[in-house]
Amino acid sequence: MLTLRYSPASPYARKIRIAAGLLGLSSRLDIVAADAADPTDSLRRQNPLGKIPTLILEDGSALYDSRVIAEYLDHLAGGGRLISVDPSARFTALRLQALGDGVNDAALLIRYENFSRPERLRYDEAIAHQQGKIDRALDSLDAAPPAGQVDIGHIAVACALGYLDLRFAGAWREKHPRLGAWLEKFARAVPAFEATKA
Ligand SMILES: N[C@@H](CCC(=O)N[C@@H](CS)C(=O)NCC(=O)O)C(=O)O
Repeated sequence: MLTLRYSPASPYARKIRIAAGLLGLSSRLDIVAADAADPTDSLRRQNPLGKIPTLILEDGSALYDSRVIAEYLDHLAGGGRLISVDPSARFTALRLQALGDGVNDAALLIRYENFSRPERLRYDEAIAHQQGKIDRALDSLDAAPPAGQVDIGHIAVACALGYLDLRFAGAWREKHPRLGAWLEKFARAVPAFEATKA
């Protein structure tokens, strides 16, 4: 059995849970909650970075981060399923995954800035810098929503939009209607998306 250390709200862990479902690996995955803020949680011994998701393999070793875990699960499922072996499709998918994950990175930094820092230490310019990344990424995705069959890039983008819905009240939707329509279509095609909603 593989063990996935996760938290319900983590968009990176959601990406892995959805990927495992699409790859037919859910029954091999034990989903165990982790608290990255708790110094006594075994997460920090399993992954020195103390980050979610972390995958514990049957031999006790750990894999991280989510991109490495996605590669591993795809390999377990025979390879080339969610990360194509065809170079053109492969790098398109990996770039899209980097874009989706990058939106999450920026959104998380904004959230940490807003919630982890005392108000007097908040730095508006840093927040605006991260927001710019999100805005530009969403504009580019709205101009050209993910196309073709579902791959790891599509899943990463869907999870990023889901995170913006969860933490930022879906404010992205107003200016990005094509992307909103794409997400509806993705959710219909991939029931695991709704099933993994926090
Ligand atoms: N690049 C990493 C990002 C993982 C990440 O930042 N996870 C967040 C939770 S959503 C986390 O563990 N934060 C706690 C921390 O950084 O200490 C991945 O793709 O797995």
